[in-house]
Amino acid sequence: MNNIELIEKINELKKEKNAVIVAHNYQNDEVQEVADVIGDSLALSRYCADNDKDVIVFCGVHFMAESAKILSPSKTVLLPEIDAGCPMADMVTADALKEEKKKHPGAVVVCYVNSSAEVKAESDICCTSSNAIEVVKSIPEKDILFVPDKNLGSYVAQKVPEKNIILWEGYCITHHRVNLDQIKEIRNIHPDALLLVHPECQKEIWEQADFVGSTKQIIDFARESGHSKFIIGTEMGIMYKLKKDNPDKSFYLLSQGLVCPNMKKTTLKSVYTALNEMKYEIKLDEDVRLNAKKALDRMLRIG
Ligand code: CIZ
Ligand code: SF4
Repeated sequence: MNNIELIEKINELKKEKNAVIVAHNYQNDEVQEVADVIGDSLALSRYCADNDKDVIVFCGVHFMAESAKILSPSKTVLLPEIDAGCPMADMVTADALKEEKKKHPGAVVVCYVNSSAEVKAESDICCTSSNAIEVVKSIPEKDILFVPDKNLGSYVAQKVPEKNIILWEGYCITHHRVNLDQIKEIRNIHPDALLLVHPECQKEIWEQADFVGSTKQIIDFARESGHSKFIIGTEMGIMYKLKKDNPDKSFYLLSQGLVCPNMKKTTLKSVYTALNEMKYEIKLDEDVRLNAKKALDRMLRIG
């Protein structure tokens, strides 16, 4: 089947199964084109919890589909590529977190949504890169164990200095490898462009930026800014929406290495197969789900 035939089939199957397709901002362009909703993991989870569809096809990585299932247990949540994982999420396990908690008995555990349902279940509150600062500020206690992203954790620590943030040794392999030479090189080529970067990049990188934010915040900033040229320091999938929203502005990817191989596994073909064969269905242990939901709900109440 060619892409046009695949899109037709996907739309037929969507109606037949009362399904919705949601896609993360880092997905392949062809997947974003066929999606009903595009966004960050927070917006997509909220959408999944609120709509009346029976089936959610989650085009993203495993932890995102899990979050959808945590919030929408009665729906069938499908992840088109079962081995689309997140290496950062795999850098913390529930057992390792339990051990670390013993070393910091009074600390509140803040868990970046890039984590498994089991790790969320061991945490007090979740955060995303959009709301991490607000989440940490909302906690009365001073000691905070922040897992798993040490780069986002350092960024929050700088913005909320009154807290004692204990970091975990985790990071995103895609964002962590951005380096200062790449900034120098691209700024030489585009000296008048603003540098917008994700807080999953290292401290020395976000310290150089004109704006630091999540995918949603970068998209909003570029749309509202009076500037017309931007260097983008996050995964390349975001370029689809940036260019679509702002046809008169120019966007340059900070590094050609800003590609998340797991996000790129999902294709039109896998979306079609997911709907046609109803796979791969996300299933969670009910105790884990309920405990993970407490941490997600506490985050969602913050707004
Ligand atoms: O929260 C998300 O969706 C992630 C992983 C990144 C972002 O900044 O949107
Ligand atoms: Fe995980 Fe990084 Fe890929 Fe996001 S970009 S899914 S944090 S590996």
